[in-house]
Amino acid sequence: MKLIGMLDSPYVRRVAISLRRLGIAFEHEPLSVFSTFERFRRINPVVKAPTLVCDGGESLMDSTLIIDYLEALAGPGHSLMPSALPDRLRALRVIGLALAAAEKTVQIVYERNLRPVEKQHAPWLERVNGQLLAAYAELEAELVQRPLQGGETIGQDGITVAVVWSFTRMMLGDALDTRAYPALDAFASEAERLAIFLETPAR
Ligand SMILES: N[C@@H](CCC(=O)N[C@@H](CS)C(=O)NCC(=O)O)C(=O)O
Repeated sequence: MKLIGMLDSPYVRRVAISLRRLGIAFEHEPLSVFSTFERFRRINPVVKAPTLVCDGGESLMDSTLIIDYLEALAGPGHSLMPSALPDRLRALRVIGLALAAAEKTVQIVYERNLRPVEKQHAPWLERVNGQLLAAYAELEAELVQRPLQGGETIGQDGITVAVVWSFTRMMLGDALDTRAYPALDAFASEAERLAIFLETPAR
């Protein structure tokens, strides 16, 4: 199977790290949805990263749906999600918050980089920035209340939180005051030192 997309996308990176964590072999083709749009389009006419081209030739989109397929492929006993209901509920909440933070970061980046300056809409940017900070405040509170599983047995919640935090820091830099989110920052720094993260650098 082949994973298409660049690792500077948090969605592509969470799939690549999940593949490694699940021990599933894959090829990686780091195509950009912007600079290699035409090549990407020939593989997936919708041009969404990540795209997973399965061994039978079918292509899948959306990181969460791709990970769902990979978990089924890995088989029973290999899930990166907890099975006990309260733990699963918590993992789903944490992942949802992290994916919202990823989406808000992407919206800010697209607004800044793809729109001419005179067409950028300050109230929209302000709204999205507020949503981003709200997602991180909620995540910080979650981690303070109960730490996430890290280390070699890191789950999907930990993978997604660490990848998204690193992505926002990489893309928005100083706009994010990391001192306001010490638990998140410490968790992500530790995760970034794991082999599966080091083998899957965002750039
Ligand atoms: N919900 C999707 C979001 C994927 C996404 O928006 N990827 C971006 C790259 S970071 C993309 O494909 N952008 C090109 C576009 O939407 O046209 C997922 O989880 O995979």
